[in-house]
Order: sequence, then C-alpha cells, then structure tokens
Amino acid sequence: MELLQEITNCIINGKASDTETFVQQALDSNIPVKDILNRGLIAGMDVVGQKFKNNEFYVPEVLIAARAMKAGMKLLKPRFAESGVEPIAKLALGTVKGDLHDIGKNLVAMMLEGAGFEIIDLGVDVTPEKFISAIKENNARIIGMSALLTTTMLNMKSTLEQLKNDGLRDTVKVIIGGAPVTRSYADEIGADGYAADAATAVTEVKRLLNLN
Ligand code: B1M
Repeated sequence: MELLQEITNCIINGKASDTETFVQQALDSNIPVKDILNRGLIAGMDVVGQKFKNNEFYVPEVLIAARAMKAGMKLLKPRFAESGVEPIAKLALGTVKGDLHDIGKNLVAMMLEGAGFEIIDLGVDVTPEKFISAIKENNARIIGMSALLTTTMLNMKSTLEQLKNDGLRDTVKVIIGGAPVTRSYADEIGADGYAADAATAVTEVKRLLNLN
C-alpha cells in the first residue's frame, strides 16, 4: 500500500507507533512534508471527524486517533520551518473562567490541529484578560471558548465585552461551544460561531475564516 495511505489508516485506527514508523519512512523516502501532513495525517483526521459526526466513532476513538496524530506531528514539526508549511491560522482556545472541564476542549484542539491550525491552548479557568493577551502575543485570528457549566457560560459574554473594550472585536473571530451552549446563546451574546461537537468546530472555524 502507498505510504501516505498507510499513514491515513494508522490515524483512523489510532496506531501511534505505526504512524511514527510510516511517517519516518515517508521522510526517509523524501516525500514532501506538506504531502505527509495533508495527504497522510490530516486525511486520516478528516475521516475520524466524519465518523465522529456520524456516531460511528466515540470520544475514546477520537482521543486515540489524536494521540497517533500527535506522534506523527512530532516528527514533522521540526521540518515545517525548512519546508515552508505554514499553519492555516492561529487559534487561541480555552475553557472559560471558573470552569475546569477540559475533555471537550482538548478534543476540539486536537481536531483543529489535525486540520492544520496552530492551537494556542490556554487551558482551563481562562480569564477574559488571558484571552486578550494571548491574541495580542500570538496574533491569533480567532478565539475559541468552551464552557460546561451553566454558571460559567456567562463568562463567554464577559470575554466578548472585554474584546470590544480593547478594540479587538472587529479583527478577531469568536467561536464558542460546550454542552450547555447553543447556537441561540451564541447569537444572543454576539459570538460569530458555534459548534455542537469537535468535528463541526473545524467546519465552523473554516467558515468563519472564509477557508471553506
Ligand atoms: Co462536571 N459537570 N462538574 N466534572 N462533568 C457536568 C458538566 C454536569 C452536566 C454533570 C451533571 O450534573 N449532570 C454538571 C453541570 C451542570 C450544569 O451546569 N448545568 C457538572 C458539575 C455540576 C460539576 C461540578 C460543579 C461538580 C461539583 O464539584 N459539585 C464541578 C465543577 C468544577 C469546575 O469546573 N469549576 C465539576 C467537576 C468535574 C470533574 C473535574 C470531576 C470532571 C472534569 C474533568 C475534566 O474535564 N478534566 C467532570 C466531568 C467529567 C463532567 C461530565 C461527567 C462529563 C463532561 C465531559 O467531559 N464530556 C459532565 C456530565 C456530562 O456531560 N455527561 C459534567 C465529554 C466531552 C467530550 O463533551 O465537554 O460536552 P463536552 O465537549 C463536546 C461538545 O460540547 C463540544 O465538542 C466536544 C466534543 O464533541 N465542545 C465544543 C466543547 N467545547 C467546545 C468548544 C467549541 C466547540 C465545541 O468551540 C470553541
């Protein structure tokens, strides 16, 4: 089987150590880093995203696939600079202030990373100020906020207000998500985008940045 197809299959089947082996073989065979990334690793994560959306895969399968993706990326990352592969865009992601739930947020991070975005993961309990500094320091084009508690989802609104106060609202897109969050809540607080799950988050971020 073609090496890139092997890599894709390893991601879908969550085989981290085989992914490393095939990625190394692909590098040794001088396959361009861009192809290994796009036609091998990302192609695999695309399938995982689809399966997750169709309820053929559940959280554990996605986490295992993401671990395989990370193993492959580790070998590619040092080569990115020399081969001119740029991340599609930078996205600052965090669970909002007061909220310590991060399983969903981490899934979103992994799927976006799998789709070629650079994720600045701010972790949990992220204050509006921390989101703002992350945007400024990293020149992020978009922020993603996650919340799992009905009490903390209110802090999404505070972050949006802070963005406005700092004059950043027109230059930075905002996507929100998490179990209690809905599209109508996103509209109510003036967020640009909303996604119900990690796979949809990728489509939604691309839509917001006109990358579809
Ligand atoms: Co908590 N907890 N928890 N908890 N916890 C819930 C959320 C709760 C619904 C349980 C319940 O009562 N039935 C409830 C919230 C009630 C409410 O507000 N309506 C609750 C509570 C009350 C609490 C505490 C207050 C409990 C206490 O101490 N009395 C406390 C709060 C701590 C805090 O945050 N300050 C607490 C603590 C915890 C643990 C630490 C024990 C643990 C978190 C561990 C961790 O995350 N590292 C935990 C867990 C695991 C849960 C449940 C069981 C599972 C959450 C989860 O990980 N789901 C949860 C009950 C439930 O949901 N069944 C519950 C799996 C995950 C993949 O889904 O996060 O929804 P989810 O993410 C999805 C989508 O929502 C979406 O994509 C993901 C993948 O498809 N998504 C985004 C998420 N973020 C997105 C961002 C996007 C786009 C999409 O764009 C940026």
